[in-house]
Amino acid sequence: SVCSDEQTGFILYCPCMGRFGNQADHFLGALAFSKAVNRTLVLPPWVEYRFGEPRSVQVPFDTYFKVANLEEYHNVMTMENFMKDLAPSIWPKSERISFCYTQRMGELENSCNAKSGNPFGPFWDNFGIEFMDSEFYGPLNYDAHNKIMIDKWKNKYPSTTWPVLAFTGAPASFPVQKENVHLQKYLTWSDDIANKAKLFIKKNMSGGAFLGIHLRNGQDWVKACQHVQDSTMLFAAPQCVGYRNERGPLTLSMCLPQPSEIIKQVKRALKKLDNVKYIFVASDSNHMINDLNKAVHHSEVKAIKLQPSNPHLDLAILGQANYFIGNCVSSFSAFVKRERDARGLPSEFWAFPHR
Ligand code: GFB
Repeated sequence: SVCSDEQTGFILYCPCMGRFGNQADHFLGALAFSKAVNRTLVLPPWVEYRFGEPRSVQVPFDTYFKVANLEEYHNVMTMENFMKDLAPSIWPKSERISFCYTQRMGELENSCNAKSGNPFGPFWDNFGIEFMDSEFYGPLNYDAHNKIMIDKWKNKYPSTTWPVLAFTGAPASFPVQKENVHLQKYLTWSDDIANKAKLFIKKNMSGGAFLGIHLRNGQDWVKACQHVQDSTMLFAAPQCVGYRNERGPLTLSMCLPQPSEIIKQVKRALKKLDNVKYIFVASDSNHMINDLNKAVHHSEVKAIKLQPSNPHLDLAILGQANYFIGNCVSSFSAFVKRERDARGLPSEFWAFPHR
């Protein structure tokens, strides 16, 4: 309820790093942190980047996800509602202070410069928010599972004097902390997305099971995978190699499988699965539809993709697949893997485990 919210305080943040998969990882951490410090989490819009546009676009949180299911875990409210209904009284303009670990480069010295650059400026501008001052919270960190740390937050920033903590970036780590992976189960697609996914499946993949695959192979990814040599913990990789790399090593094939490796692994999956009639391909670049159709034509399996491109619908459809093959290093794949794990559905990764 609003009354008890006002007593315990609020957390706001800008999902200012990465695209959807990165933001979703951060969201789970921010949710755990808010619960640990016992503050309502204000659900930020998702930050999206449109080709050729210099400013990010802010998409309301509930466009993609149900708010009600999150409430089963913790107090939350959308940023739109918070700014409309509560900010005028509990977060007056003169008291808007941005939180960051330490000063960030930007126009001002000794400041969070919370609005310097994209997406920082456009995010807060979306709600007409200006900051009067900065607060550096270092050396505190947001490990929600460290009781001593959480007590430090509560003592240093009691909600009576600090009703709102507004963070320059997510109060969370990337990739998502192991302890917070299970929170995915509270993140459920909005009716709009869920219905569109259902309709697509019904229209295009009826009369059999389908294998969902994620091919992350655009130019940015080709470049990113060059770092496999330097870092065994690249991006979402802990989801397969383990958080202490106990199931490593991370290889280039896991990050950027060759087309021949993809075909082989798809064929192997089709052999062990029953009644698969379709391969649903999601990709940021090359869906390999012709290659896949050529490779499986004798088994009467058809490869298809969603058109026009829609990342969230791709994710929702992959979540419904009878089996999923994803990219261990991609946080986009990680979203699907977590959702499927939460529902007990099977998945595997490209080129992993090592054969
Ligand atoms: O989601 P994301 O953080 O995952 O960013 P990674 C990748 C974005 O690429 C997605 C698009 O949010 C989509 O907009 N994309 C990727 C896709 N795969 C698909 C797909 O199958 N279908 C559609 N429609 N779109 C990281 C970035 O990406 O890659 C990092 O977040 C960095 O910031 C790194 O740029 C190189 O973890 O894959």
